[in-house]
Amino acid sequence: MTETLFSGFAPVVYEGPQSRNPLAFRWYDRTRIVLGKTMEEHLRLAVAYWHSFVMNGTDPFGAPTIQRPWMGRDGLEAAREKADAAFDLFRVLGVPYYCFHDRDVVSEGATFRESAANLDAIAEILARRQDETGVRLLWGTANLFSHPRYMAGAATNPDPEVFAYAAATVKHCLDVTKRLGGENYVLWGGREGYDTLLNTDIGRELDQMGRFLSLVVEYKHRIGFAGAILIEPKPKEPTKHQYDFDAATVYGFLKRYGLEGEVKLNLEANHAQLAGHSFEHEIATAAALGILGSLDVNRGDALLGWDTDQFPNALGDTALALYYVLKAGGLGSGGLNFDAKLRRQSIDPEDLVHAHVGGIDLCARALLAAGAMIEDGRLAADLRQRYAGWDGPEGRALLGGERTLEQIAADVTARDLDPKPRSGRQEYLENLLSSYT
Ligand code: XUL
Ligand code: CO
Repeated sequence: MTETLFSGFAPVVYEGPQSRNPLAFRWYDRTRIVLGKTMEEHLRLAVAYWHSFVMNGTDPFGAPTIQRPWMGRDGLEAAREKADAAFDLFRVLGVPYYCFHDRDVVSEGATFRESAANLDAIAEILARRQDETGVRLLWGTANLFSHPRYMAGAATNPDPEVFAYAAATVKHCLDVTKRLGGENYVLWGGREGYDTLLNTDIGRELDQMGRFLSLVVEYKHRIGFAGAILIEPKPKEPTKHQYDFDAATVYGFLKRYGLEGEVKLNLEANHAQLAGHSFEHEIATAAALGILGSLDVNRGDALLGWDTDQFPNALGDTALALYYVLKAGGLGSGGLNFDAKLRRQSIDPEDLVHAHVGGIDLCARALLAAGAMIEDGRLAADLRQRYAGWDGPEGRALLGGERTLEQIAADVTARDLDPKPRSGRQEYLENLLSSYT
């Protein structure tokens, strides 16, 4: 590999909590065992190609502030330089995974065929870099939102030719993801929604989206792609309303189209916030519905109403999120992807290293706290206790459908039932939670 922006950085190593070295890990000790698995195996950390190597600091009011040598240049040579820098950053960070959109890794061509050839060509280079470094692909995805052809949606476009173009794009991107050993495939419907209902037929668009997803699932099985297909919920932005609003909404959608056993979710902290939820709410909901897949770990800004995609830094929130992941038995083929970008004024390559070191360390520290919550067992014991009545004979009969409404009414009358309120103990539980972080 040639010189890159990150050649001057030594691999970041674990130095322990007392370290004052800003380019060392204080918590991420990748071989440390937590609940029987190493930190690396639990977290399955991934760098997001788009934020780290494509985003250039533009905002609706300002020109790019972040300049990298490959930016502003199309074609394979620039793509190769970008890939070399990317894999060099992965070396510095020691992360096991990365994630990309087709358009992040190489520019679009003048025709569909040319775009496909571009992706095939860079995929060969990515495969070589993966072999050399041992870094793997957590998930691939297709960008079905940036090009003007998608301004009215991809699968939900009123024009079936756009649907077809998007479907062909996903087919090829899934082929490439499989070729690269990708462990999941993500669909984020950035433009699958509407800006105004006045020009939108919701019923049709949902059916289109259901058909699209069924095509992808059928194809995945035909080619023997072993990874999970993941939908990434987000309520809005760029459109006013997106159909994949949140975990519960996507579950309803999957049920309607018979895909609930086939598709899981990639949940993002900032998207949860935009939907008016907490990250742990989305994780616990997905886990309860059996569709927890993977996480985009980032954070929003409580004072801003958009997707700021900042690196996570809140220990309590992340610990609670990981607690619900551990409670659900982990993420399977999923992992923790840093869907986060540098702030506009953070223009140095070193800023990218600091950002990831902080994010990785936070996840590691949060994992330790979440592991302690599980091991200690007091949160779970309290919860069990609260619902203990449902494990008794009458509770089981009620839930098991063994009682009619008349029988229940007769029993309540006969026993002259008068249930007594019991404390929910919220303050006790919140204090307990604080004791782990
Ligand atoms: C957009 C977002 C995407 C997905 C992948 O808000 O989160 O980057 O993660 O398309
Ligand atoms: Co995301």
